[in-house]
Amino acid sequence: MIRVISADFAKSSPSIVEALSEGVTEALFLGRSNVGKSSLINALCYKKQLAKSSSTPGKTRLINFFDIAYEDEKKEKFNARFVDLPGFGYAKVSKEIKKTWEEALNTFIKKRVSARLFIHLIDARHTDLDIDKSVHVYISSILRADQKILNIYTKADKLTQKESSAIFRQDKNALLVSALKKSGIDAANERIFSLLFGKEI
Ligand SMILES: Nc1nc2c(ncn2[C@@H]2O[C@H](COP(=O)(O)OP(=O)(O)OP(=O)(O)O)[C@@H](O)[C@H]2O)c(=O)[nH]1
Ligand SMILES: [Mg+2]
Repeated sequence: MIRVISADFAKSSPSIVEALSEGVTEALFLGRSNVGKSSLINALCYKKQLAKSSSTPGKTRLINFFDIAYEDEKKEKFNARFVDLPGFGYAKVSKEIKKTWEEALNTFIKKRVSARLFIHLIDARHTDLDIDKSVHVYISSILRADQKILNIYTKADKLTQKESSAIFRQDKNALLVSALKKSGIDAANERIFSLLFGKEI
C-alpha cells in the first residue's frame, strides 16, 4: 500500500509568474467552486486544515502548492506536489475579477510544465452538469502527451446506495470519495500515485 508520509504547505501564488519553480511532478485539483477540492487534498494527506476549505464558494483564490512525500511498501520515497486551484465558475465576484482569475487559472493550467495529472472533481450527486462537461472538454483540448486526466466523484456520503450503484454502472472503475467520512481515500491515493509515477501497486 502507498501512503502519504508528509504533506506541507509550500506556497501560494496569484499567477504562474510567482509560482514555484518547475521540476517536481504535480497533480492539479480542479473542478467547480465548492465541489470539495481543498477538503479532498486534506483527506488524501490525512491533515485537517492543510488546504483551507469553506462552505462559502470561492474560498480558494490563489494557486496553492503542497509538497507531498509518498512511501511505497518497499519504503521507497516519491516526491510530488498537489496544487489546489480556485474553482471554476464562481460567480459572486465582479465580472472583472472573475475574468482576471480565470485568465490566471487558464494560463497556469496550460503552461505548467510539471503538471502531469489533472484531477477533475465532480459532485457525485450531480454528475451531468454543463460546467463539468466544459471543464472536461477544456482540459482534453490542452492535454499534452505526458499528461493524464482522472475523474473523482466527491461527497459520496450524500448518496443513497442506489445512487452510488448508478455511478458504478456508468463507470465500474469510478473513484467515489467522501472527505467527510474518509471513504475511498486510500483507493484515490493509489490511483493518483500510479498515474503520477507510472507504477502499478
Ligand atoms: N458532506 C460532505 N461535504 C463535503 C465533502 N467535501 C467537502 N465538503 C464540504 O463542501 C464545502 C466546500 O468544500 P471545499 O473543500 O472548500 O471546496 P472547494 O472545491 O475547495 O471550493 P473553492 O475553494 O471555493 O473552489 C465545505 O463546506 C466542505 O465541508 C464531503 O466529502 N462530504
Ligand atoms: Mg478550495
